[in-house]
Amino acid sequence: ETASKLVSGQQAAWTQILMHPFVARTSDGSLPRSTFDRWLVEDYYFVGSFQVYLRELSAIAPDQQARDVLAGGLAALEPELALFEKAADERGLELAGEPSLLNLGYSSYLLSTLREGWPVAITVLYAVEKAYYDAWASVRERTGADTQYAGFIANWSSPEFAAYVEQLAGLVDREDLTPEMALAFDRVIRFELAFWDLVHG
Ligand code: MP5
Repeated sequence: ETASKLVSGQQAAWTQILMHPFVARTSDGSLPRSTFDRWLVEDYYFVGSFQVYLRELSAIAPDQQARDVLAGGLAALEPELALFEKAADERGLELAGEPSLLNLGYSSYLLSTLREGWPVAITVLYAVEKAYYDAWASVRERTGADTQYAGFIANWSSPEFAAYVEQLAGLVDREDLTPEMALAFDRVIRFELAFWDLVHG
């Protein structure tokens, strides 16, 4: 039950993610266009770093079961990156810009956890994906069918993505909870909140 202990240890921060103005305004359609644009460009950089992270995490995975789960995550990134590129094209956005320092910091932090070993690094992956699943599932529950964000909602709240996040929880559950894992989980949640603040502020 390591994964659920990590989440329940962060209940207040988790609620803040789900109640974040970016999430609420994406749900009710009141998000300013420029705010979504900012998120799109920043997150595209993040996902690129995340792809490197997943590849390198796979290289330190302890067994085939773990490698199979991560391969599923890597495969999903191809259509995901295409989704960002199509949306950027439609919105007339340039995706190649310099990311914010916060984004650089978050992306670099992800990669740095690979040196802490598998239990910490898989905890970080679980936290990153769980945060997005819960946020976008909450958007899906509160939004109408005519939303312009349907592709993004489907990307992170589909049954397939839910199953992947459950598989990640299963990999975390194989590990005994350590203070290093709890700290890494806490850091990801703080980065996630700061990321929403950055693009919404
Ligand atoms: C994710 C993301 C989910 N795209 N952006 C942030 C800031 N946090 C988490 O990761 P992925 O690779 O898009 O599933």
